[in-house]
Amino acid sequence: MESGGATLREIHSQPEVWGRCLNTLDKLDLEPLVGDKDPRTHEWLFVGCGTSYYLAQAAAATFTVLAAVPVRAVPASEILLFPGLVFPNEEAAIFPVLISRSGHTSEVLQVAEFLRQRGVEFLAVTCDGNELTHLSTRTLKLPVTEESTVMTSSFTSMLMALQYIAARLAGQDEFVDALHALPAALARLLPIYGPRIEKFAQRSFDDAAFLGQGALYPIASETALKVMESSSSYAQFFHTLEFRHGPMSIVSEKVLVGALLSETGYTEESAVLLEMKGLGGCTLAIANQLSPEVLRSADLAIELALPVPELARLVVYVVWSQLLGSRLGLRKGLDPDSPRHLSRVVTLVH
Ligand code: F1P
Repeated sequence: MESGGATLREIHSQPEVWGRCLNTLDKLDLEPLVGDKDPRTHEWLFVGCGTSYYLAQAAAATFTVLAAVPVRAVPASEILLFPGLVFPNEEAAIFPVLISRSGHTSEVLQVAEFLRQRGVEFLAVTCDGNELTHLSTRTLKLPVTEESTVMTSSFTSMLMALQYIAARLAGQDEFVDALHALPAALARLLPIYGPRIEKFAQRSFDDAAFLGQGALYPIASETALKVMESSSSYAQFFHTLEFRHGPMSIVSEKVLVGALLSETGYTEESAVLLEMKGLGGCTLAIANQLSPEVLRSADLAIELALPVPELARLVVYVVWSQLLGSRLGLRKGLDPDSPRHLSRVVTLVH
């Protein structure tokens, strides 16, 4: 198969995969999964590794806003190494959600065992299933099959599923309707921006920084990870306005500064990106609607134009980094289907 073929195919399959997942979710009975775990009485704790950890953070942001409750996200290793930090109070009613595409990642399975020994029930969210599904009676297995090492459609589908659950629990049916509008919206955007990203990726960068705030911070984090994984390039991520507090000293014409601009913070966030352009950086702007100054100055501008609430747009913001990572990798002569040093699942041998 052509280099990067599987990853690119999976990225482009997302409209169809999302449609299939939403269909599954519409038929799902949430009662046995989470019916007795009201987020107002149980603190939901999202857990994962790598891409699934950023997914955990994005899901937590969604729950906090939609259900108006405090929620946390931690990497699985944090529970294993510092349980006292994550569970300071043994009596607290906590409902963990373990997220793992493979259901086979050692740290996640060890957390499942840790919880089982303490009698803490948890929800498993997965695509492949595997051992994880045998460790909990509460399992959500999505109809997503991914061959690639890097997670693309699995990330967006599992995030969409958790957003769906948040909306249902919060009684926000219009948010569920908004999610249903996304497959068609992405199908419209891919032929417009796919070729532009391919062209943009012909440039070479010494360094890259991706910026986002609020619920877009975990998406900026995943954006950087995708670029690192698929193109073996170094990429960092920051809260957008934090970039002025030191990191901007890296900016030069060989540095890519990519900003995932929110609607809420657009004025302040876009000012950072314009400043970085002024300092000579190469800029990428992604927003639902871009101002004329940003459209004029950005080296690549992606406008989503999605008529849905801001939080429902998260999965569409991430798709461009999936393409960018793969295209940069291909330009460097790498195979994004087999990233250097990575395996599809991290299994630790003791
Ligand atoms: C998580 C993960 C991936 C990463 C890598 C190894 O997997 O860390 O995010 O790309 O290839 O595994 P999972 O627990 O979601 O299966």
